Amino acid sequence: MDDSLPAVDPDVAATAADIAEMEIRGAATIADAAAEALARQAERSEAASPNEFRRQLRAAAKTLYETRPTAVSLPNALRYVLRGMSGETVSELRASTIARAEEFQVDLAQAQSKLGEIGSNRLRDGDVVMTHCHSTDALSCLEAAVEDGKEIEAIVKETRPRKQGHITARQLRELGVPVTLVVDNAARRYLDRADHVLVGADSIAADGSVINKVGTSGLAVNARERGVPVMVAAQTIKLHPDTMTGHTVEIEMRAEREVVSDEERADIAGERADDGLVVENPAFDVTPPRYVDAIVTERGQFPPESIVILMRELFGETTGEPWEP
Ligand code: RUB
Repeated sequence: MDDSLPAVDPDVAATAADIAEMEIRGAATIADAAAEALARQAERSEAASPNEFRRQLRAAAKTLYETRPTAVSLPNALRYVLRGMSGETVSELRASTIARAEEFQVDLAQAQSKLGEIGSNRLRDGDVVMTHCHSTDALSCLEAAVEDGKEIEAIVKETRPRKQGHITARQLRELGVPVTLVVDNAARRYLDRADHVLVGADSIAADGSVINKVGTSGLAVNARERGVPVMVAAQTIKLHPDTMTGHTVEIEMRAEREVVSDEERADIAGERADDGLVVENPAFDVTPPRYVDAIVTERGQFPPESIVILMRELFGETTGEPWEP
């Protein structure tokens, strides 16, 4: 990547800001928005040469990539679109990039609904499902089960600090699913009533570890202790190819203001200088494969330990930065 990249289209900059600020959030939604942003960059480009066009698209991809580090759906989406950029002229490059982004978005939506059908087969009439955070892949399974006529109930964890559980609760109520909303600390108590834990994923590592909203790993450990199966709904775009070569997944640390307000911080720090008070806010954690019963993708469901086979099939052995050819 060279240092002198051109400026990006204002729409790309706005999408990047929305992802960073979590106005656009959730791994699949971020991937969809990133593909859309690359299409906008291609559409609006006034590049005078094919080379300039390619540099603009790479700059847009880099801007989007640098927003949030954990959800691999973002670099996977950028890589997919940029690899479809082909042609000898600016107008050919533009058309191929836009077409590839559209194809990506259509495939993403289809994969989610296929995954939902597969995941719903694990749910029986009358089941109670506990959720964490807000995952469109997980909701797709619940929606398919409801469409099949199954009566499903949900216990929805609030999911501190940003309370994405409220989004899950609202969408489940829209589907007519009875919802019990609980604070995170109450989860173990309510596992006694649950038949499944159902979560999404931001990344799946080659060893089957699941990287998802912080709190997922504790929930999975508790679920195992209570004998409640843990199901992870994750499209194959959540598979992290770099982990096949030993790379680890970066866990995003977010601002302390999501945890305590300035006022609360001042109150806790009291009269002492506050550099003795550290507030940490990791957004995600890693659930080891032994606590996961099934990873449900649009290609079928897999025990976590076997997911690497699918990964090799889809990605080969190596991948570079999203903007590398
Ligand atoms: C969202 C989160 C979701 C996954 C999967 O975290 O952890 O479970 O992204 O979501 P954040 P989806 O709110 O910090 O983005 O199934 O919609 O891809």
